[in-house]
Amino acid sequence: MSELQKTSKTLSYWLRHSPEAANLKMDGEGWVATKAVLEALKAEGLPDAFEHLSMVVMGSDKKRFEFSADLECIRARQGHSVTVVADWEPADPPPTLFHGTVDRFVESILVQGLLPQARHHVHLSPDIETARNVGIRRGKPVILQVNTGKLVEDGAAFFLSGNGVWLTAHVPPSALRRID
Ligand code: HQG
Repeated sequence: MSELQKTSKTLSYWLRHSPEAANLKMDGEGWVATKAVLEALKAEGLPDAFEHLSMVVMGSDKKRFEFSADLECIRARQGHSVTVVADWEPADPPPTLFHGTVDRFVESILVQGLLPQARHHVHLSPDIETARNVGIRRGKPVILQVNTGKLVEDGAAFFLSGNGVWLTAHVPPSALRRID
């Protein structure tokens, strides 16, 4: 694993799940002082130059993190399990979204629907390729197609995170179809 990947994984853990693991103070919108993060990286034995952190933020394939406009603060764009105030944009989803998962979860998903599990929301992908990349993290990917039209009609809220991931609270089985 490269230093950049190590830093990225460490940041994911601190900024999504456990700021207290590095003694970081997080505000209600998930922001942490950039300076404090650099100090915490140093304490972990990871590179603590702003340029390194900036490369992790800017260079991340999935845009997992963002700086505030003045670069004083940093946060994860989504994926939190700690409580943060949602300031994701409510948005009208396209008629079809996708969820990438693996075979061993499908039976349960088709009974319970998609649940957020440890996260705040169910994460949905705008296209099959992206969903496949999400599923493949756990094994042979299985793609579920989500019919959003019915859900929106029923009043479900959708949010578009800064990096193109669609978020919603729950997707019932009736809106899901397995595609192979
Ligand atoms: C499954 C990564 C059984 C669900 C990715 C998934 C994504 C159920 C797992 C982002 C279930 C949760 C999110 C049910 C859902 N029964 N299993 N009723 N409902 N599941 O990681 O969508 O690298 O929390 O199918 O690329 O896999 O973190 O969600 O397999 O964008 O930036 O429970 O995380 O991005 O897993 O991934 P996760 P996800 P990052």
